[in-house]
Amino acid sequence: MTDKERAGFVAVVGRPNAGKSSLLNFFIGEKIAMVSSKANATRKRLNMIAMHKDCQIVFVDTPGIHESERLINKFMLEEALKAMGDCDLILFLSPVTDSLKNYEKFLKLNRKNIPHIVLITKVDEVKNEFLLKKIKEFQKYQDKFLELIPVSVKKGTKSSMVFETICAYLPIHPYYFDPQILTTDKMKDIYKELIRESIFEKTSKEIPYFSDVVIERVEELPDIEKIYARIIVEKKSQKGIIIGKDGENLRRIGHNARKSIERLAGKKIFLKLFVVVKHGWTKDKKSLGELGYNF
Ligand SMILES: Nc1nc2c(ncn2[C@@H]2O[C@H](COP(=O)(O)OP(=O)(O)OP(=O)(O)O)[C@@H](O)[C@H]2O)c(=O)[nH]1
Ligand SMILES: [Mg+2]
Repeated sequence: MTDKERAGFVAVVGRPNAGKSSLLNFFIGEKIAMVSSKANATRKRLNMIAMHKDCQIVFVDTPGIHESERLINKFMLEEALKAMGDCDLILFLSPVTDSLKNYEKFLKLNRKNIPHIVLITKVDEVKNEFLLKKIKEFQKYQDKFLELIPVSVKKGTKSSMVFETICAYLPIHPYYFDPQILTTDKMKDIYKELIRESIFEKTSKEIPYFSDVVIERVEELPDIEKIYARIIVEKKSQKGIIIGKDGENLRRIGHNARKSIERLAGKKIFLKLFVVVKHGWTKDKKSLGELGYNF
């Protein structure tokens, strides 16, 4: 370690759909985290690593802060709170058109008073005057946050500028991980997320929220990788919708997921999907644990 080396964990939090996963994919330059126009997409913490000069930023993507009675949602909220309680710095994401209500809620949830930076997201959606008004509103809390930075994935915010600011607040510490890697999560877990993303995109209503994915087997051959995955749903009727007439919908889900996985893996992928019903999995602790949602 050089005496200048910095490293730290940075939890990225905010309400569902705030743009957390999109911003992190943009920051690290790879599509690793699933993104959706539908809220409550991310279910688990995911480490995404960026290097900036002598500084390693271990971003932790989190599920949106959202309260609900369903057990899976309780798990998701706990994931966000755990990440917040166990990091060096928090990035709180606030979409530019949001009121400050969610931020005020976050201040209460940040019980350990971990230092935080506010990122105002999706600033491409408004005119400059609106953004300036929002920045002014936040001044009320200027003694609470370290910095306030407007960002936009669509407009292409300068990542290096944001990294520079983040690194200034990270401790002098040896790197936690190999500086070459982008995530500490297994490829299998990333594949699962990319298949879930495809389900979010290709189905509607309750289906995305009652489905999950288990990667059964991955076979790495010299010129192709074969992935066998199971889609879990809660009811027989949902299985029918996922599969669609003559299997058309399942084919679309598979095609879309395969494209994203191929882009990431940089090789040809064969993807085989099966659909099974597991009654009440979103409400049952044991079933959630089997799907990797342990709490
Ligand atoms: N206009 C605009 N839309 C954005 C921007 N960043 C993200 N989005 C959109 O916002 C939606 C939500 O993005 P996500 O990255 O999945 O949001 P999230 O905060 O991770 O959501 P959860 O995982 O559900 O908590 C998607 O439709 C994105 O395309 C941006 O800079 N500008
Ligand atoms: Mg997300």
